[in-house]
This record gives sequence, structure tokens and C-alpha cells, in this order.
Amino acid sequence: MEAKCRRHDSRSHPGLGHQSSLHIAILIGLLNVALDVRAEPVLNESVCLHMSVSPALTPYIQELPRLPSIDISTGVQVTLGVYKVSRSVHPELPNTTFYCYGTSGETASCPGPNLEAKKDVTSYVRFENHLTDESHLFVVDPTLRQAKPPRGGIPLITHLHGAETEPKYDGHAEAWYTAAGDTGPAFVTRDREFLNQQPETLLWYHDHTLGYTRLNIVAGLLGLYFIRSAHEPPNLPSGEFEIPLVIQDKQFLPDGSINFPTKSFNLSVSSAPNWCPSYMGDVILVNGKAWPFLNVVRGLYRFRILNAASARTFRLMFSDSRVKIVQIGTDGGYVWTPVELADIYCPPAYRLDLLVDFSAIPVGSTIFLNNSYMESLATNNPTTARLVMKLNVVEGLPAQNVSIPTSLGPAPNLTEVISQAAYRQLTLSTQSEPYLREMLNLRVWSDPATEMPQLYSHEIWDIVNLNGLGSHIIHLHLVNFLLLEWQPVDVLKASRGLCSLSKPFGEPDSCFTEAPTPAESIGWKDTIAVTPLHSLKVLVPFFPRSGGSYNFDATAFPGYVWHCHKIDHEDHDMMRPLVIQPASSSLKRNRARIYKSRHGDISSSDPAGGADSASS
Ligand SMILES: *[C@@H]1O[C@H](CO)[C@@H](O)[C@H](O)[C@H]1NC(C)=O
Ligand SMILES: *[C@@H]1O[C@H](CO)[C@@H](O)[C@H](O)[C@H]1NC(C)=O
Ligand SMILES: *[C@@H]1O[C@H](CO)[C@@H](O)[C@H](O)[C@H]1NC(C)=O
Ligand SMILES: *[C@@H]1O[C@H](CO)[C@@H](O)[C@H](O)[C@H]1NC(C)=O
Ligand SMILES: *[C@@H]1O[C@H](CO)[C@@H](O)[C@H](O)[C@H]1NC(C)=O
Ligand SMILES: *[C@@H]1O[C@H](CO)[C@@H](O)[C@H](O)[C@H]1NC(C)=O
Ligand SMILES: [Cu+2]
Repeated sequence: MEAKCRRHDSRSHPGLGHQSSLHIAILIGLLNVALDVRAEPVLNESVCLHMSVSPALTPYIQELPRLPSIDISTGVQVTLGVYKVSRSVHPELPNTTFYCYGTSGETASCPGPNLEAKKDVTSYVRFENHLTDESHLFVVDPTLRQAKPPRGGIPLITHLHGAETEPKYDGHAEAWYTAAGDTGPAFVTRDREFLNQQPETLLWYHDHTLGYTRLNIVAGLLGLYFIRSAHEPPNLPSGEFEIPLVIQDKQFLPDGSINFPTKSFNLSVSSAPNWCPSYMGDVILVNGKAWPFLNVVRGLYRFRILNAASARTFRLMFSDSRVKIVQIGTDGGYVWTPVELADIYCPPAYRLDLLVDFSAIPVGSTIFLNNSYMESLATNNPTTARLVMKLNVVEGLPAQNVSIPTSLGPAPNLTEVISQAAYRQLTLSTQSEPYLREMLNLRVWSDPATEMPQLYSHEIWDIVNLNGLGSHIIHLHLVNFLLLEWQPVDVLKASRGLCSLSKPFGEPDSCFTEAPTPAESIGWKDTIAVTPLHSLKVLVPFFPRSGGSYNFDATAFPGYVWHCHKIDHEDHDMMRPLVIQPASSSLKRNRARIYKSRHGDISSSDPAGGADSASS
């Protein structure tokens, strides 16, 4: 099992741990930013990539909190407001000012309350903006493409990440609104209706305002959203044995405030006052507390993990190898076959549904959950970012009648849809002239839409990371996708135009340096890390996960977006429209043929046996 697991891991996550010294040399050549940054004097404690270290805090002295929870399956509208509040992240640090979601200023929490939805039961949620301050908690970079409320104030719009939802309820980046009532050009309503017709899983809600997303999420605007049903796999730990873990990194000033860059890393560029390519902090928060501890008994737990960091990837490991970890779910729901993991690879915005077994650990033991992921800039790897949580194994009754499932449904057979899929190649790159910014396919947000797939079509997106350093984290709204294969790219040649990305490996002038490696996808994803020096091919069905039809108009205003989920990148300028076009009549027939005759293919990860595929 372990051998299989490791093989799975390295095949699914290309580029990790494979960097040769030649690659490193190329990387340094490509990323002169890294060198120049170190040469610049530290002029201000909030200069990007030079932020002063956070005050020393004793780890593991506060218990992991349970997040508050709200049932949104009652048919009654729930109102979540955004409030400016003071909250403690650690007893040794003065309180921190946050923007948090809650039903009132008193109850608002960071992360916000867990929203509990039921599959096929519509949830009615109203999101209100109660931020009446003139200016943001952080310095706003006025040079970015961004929300510009005419009367000032703080623009907000909440997106439900991973949801199959109507465009007007999706939380489009230009659908923002302020407390004073100014609205962005894509605004339709504050009142959302979430149909919850996709498979059971963990989604998350977070702010998505154009040019403000990185500020609003670091300020605290995120929370978990569960879709559950009565048809989930039996015998999974629940109640006190199901533990959501929202992991984030932040940097703090001695007065307790969040240290967010106030000046650009390039002090000679006045056109980019404080935008910073990848905010990373030296304090690790779990459920809003710095380095908490958790008491567990000798038994099976279900951990629902979200990496809500701006840019930091985590690779989590328990310090005791007798702890068994089995992954049963990913972004889009249950995997088809549970996979035993040696460690937990978790880039930003990923969700992992894990069964964690402490049965083999004696009472009285202490286990650390540490992070071993090395970010490409040395300054992003302080020793404090390697600590996450401590677990104490204590006396107590374990969860009853629980077990680790061996299978959760057949893997989809995609042979036929792959052969019919349209193909698109998209590049991810950093542009340094006239100023540093991140680009999708060399375009910026305001360029006319180019990703306009037809409803009920399949596409293969070949996503090429032309950056020498650092992953880009690609997220598509509305749909889920599957990783098909990955392939190394000669990025140095490709970025100088000395080879062709349209020629396959083996042909003269091809930028690909090896044949593609097939991926062993274990389940549906809505977010994927495209590691440096690689291209990934993902299969994207522009279908609901049921394989049937959307019960809303996915082609309607204001459409969707796709973007990098390193949220600094998303804000400048790594986000593009995703505009769904009406289906041609041939695609409508095609869809019926594929899904009627191949019942369950696309919906087969639904452990309830495809209850929702009946609609086709
Ligand atoms: C900083 O900006 C100046 C002016 O645009 C440019 O010449 C220089 O290369 C930049 N430095 C970095 C590290 O990007
Ligand atoms: C750093 O810069 C910010 C904004 O320019 C300023 O408010 C702050 O006082 C500066 N801090 C120091 C220590 O100079
Ligand atoms: C500090 O934060 C805690 C919650 O984390 C809150 O209960 C308390 O009221 C805050 N203190 C102040 C002075 O605001
Ligand atoms: C994990 O963290 C603990 C506690 O902070 C530390 O003692 C231990 O050395 C770490 N283990 C690894 C492998 O980093
Ligand atoms: C344990 O779970 C199985 C399968 O869900 C169920 O049939 C059985 O009744 C349960 N036993 C107890 C003691 O709850
Ligand atoms: C998958 O489907 C193709 C044709 O659609 C078929 O030829 C192939 O045998 C199927 N594979 C499996 C493993 O069922
Ligand atoms: Cu990116």
C-alpha cells in the first residue's frame, strides 16, 4: 500500500523533489527578482518579501477551536454580514483586527461559520457588507485593475469556491458592493440561492473582489461550506470525530496587527506601490489560532482540510509514522478508491477529506503535525512555518462503528469523451516589463474573453507553467476537472521563443523534454497546482457533475472566471473571464448519447450510486 501510495504521489504531483542543480541555475537566471530583492536594503518592516519577523509566540498552548456552524438547509434565508472585529490568535499577542463573517459583530469569526447545506436542498444566503471604514485595513495598491467604488469604502463580493451555481450567484469579481450601496458592473444581488445539486463535498466561501481579493482574504474573509446527504458512505467518523482544519499563514506586528506589505519589493517602481507577488507569513494558524493543540483518543477521525493560505503550499506529516492517513475525498467529493498517504500535499485552495487513525498510538503520546514543503524563495521558509499543530493522545472512547472504506465507486471511463474533447493550450507566465505582473496566456483581466467553451462540450486544457520558480494554482469556476497527464517543458527556451509548444515531444523544436506521464487521478478537482517547468493536461467537462443538464442558465450574465489561486497573482492580473456559450444542437445530442448510454461515467464518484444522474 505504501509503495503504491508513493508512486501515486510522485506521478500526480510533478516536479516536486525533482529539481536538479541545472534546473536551479536556470531558475535563478529566470528569476532575477529573487537576487535583486536580497540586494535591496530593508527600508520598511512591511516591504514585500522583507517583512520583519513576527513576535515569538509559544506554540501549542491553546486548544484547536471548533468553528461555529449554521444550518442553511432549512429553507429560511440566513444572513451573513462582514464585520470589522478584534480577535485573539494567540494569548501572547495583542488582539488582531480582522474582517470576519458572522450573523452579528459579536458572533463574527475568522474563519467564518461553517455553513451546513444538504444535497438537492436549496440554501438561501444573504451576504451583507457592514464595513463602514473609509479605508481598508491594508494599503490598497491603486495601480491595479480593481473595484473603484465612487463613494469610497471597502468593496466586497463573496464567491462559493467549487460550487455549481448560477452566474449571478457565483460571486463574480466585478459583482462587488460597498456598505454605502455602490455596486460593481457585474452586480446582480446580495441574496444567493445555492441549489447544492453537486456531490457531497467541502466547498469554501471567500471574498473575490477585483483587485482586493488578496487583501480581503488575508483580512479574514473565508469560511467552510459543507454539502452533505443521507446517502454518504456508511461508517465514517462524525460529530466530535469529524474535524475541519482551515490552515493559513500570516505575519504579525508586535501590536497584534497583520503585517501586510505597505511597499513594493521593487522600491524603484512607483507604478506598483505595494503589490507583492506571493504573500507568505511566518505564523501558522489553524481555525484562526496560532499553532494550536488537539486532544485525540486512540481511534479513527475524519479531518476535513482546507489550505486557505494566499500562496503557501503545505506538505503535512505526522511525526509518528504509526498514524495512518487515508484520503477519501478531494475538492469535488469522494475519491473512487481511498488512497493511503505518506504525507498530505496541500497547495492553496485544495480540500482534502482524510481518515486519520490514531489506534496504534499509546495514550500519553505527543504527535506533531509539521510542514515539510520548501517554497522556492529561501526567505519564505522560516522554521516557524514548519510547525502546524500538536496532537496529544488521551484516554477516551473512540468513535463507534467506524471503518475505512475500500471503494467508493467506479472510476469514470473517459476514453470516449477524451477522444471527442476540444483542445486548448494556455500559458502561465510572469511579465517583468513594463512592470512585474502574472499573466494567463499573455492576457490581462480586461482583455476580451478568449475561454468561451460550449455548454455540454468537453475540453482538454493543456496548461503550461512558463515560470522557472513557483507553482501557479489554477481554479475554474462552475466546473470540476480531472488531471490526465503532465510533462516537463524547456522553460528557458520556451520563454525566449526558441522552441515550439505546439509540437509534441520528439519532433524537432518541441519545447517538451520528455513524453507525457499519465496521471493517476483519484477524484474530481476544481483547483490544481501547475508546478514550475511543467505542463498539465486536464479534462474539463462543461457539464454538471450529475451528467444531466444545469437547472439554471450557465450562459447568463455575468458569466464565470478562471484564475490563479495564489491570490496575489489573481489580483494582478492572473484572472480571465470564463464565458459559457450555448450548446450547439449536435452537442446536445452528443451529451444525451454519452450520458444515457454510459450511465454513471461522469457521475460515478457519487457514492450514493448516482442518485443525481436520474435527471439525464
Ligand atoms: C525595478 O524596477 C526598475 C524600473 O522599472 C527595473 O529596471 C528593475 O529591473 C526592477 N527590479 C526588479 C527586481 O524587478
Ligand atoms: C512603513 O511604511 C508604512 C507605509 O508607508 C508606514 O505607515 C510605516 O510607518 C512604515 N514603518 C516604518 C517602521 O518605517
Ligand atoms: C480579543 O479577542 C477576543 C476573541 O478572540 C474577544 O473575545 C475579546 O473581546 C477581544 N478583546 C478586545 C479588547 O477587543
Ligand atoms: C516537528 O515539530 C516538532 C515540534 O515543533 C519538532 O520538535 C520536530 O523536530 C519536528 N519534526 C520534523 C521532522 O520537522
Ligand atoms: C454499524 O454500521 C452498519 C452499517 O452502516 C450498520 O448496519 C450497523 O447496524 C451498525 N452497528 C451499530 C452497532 O451501530
Ligand atoms: C472504456 O470505454 C471504451 C470505449 O468507450 C472501451 O473500449 C473500453 O473497454 C472501456 N474501458 C474499460 C476499462 O471499461
Ligand atoms: Cu499564479
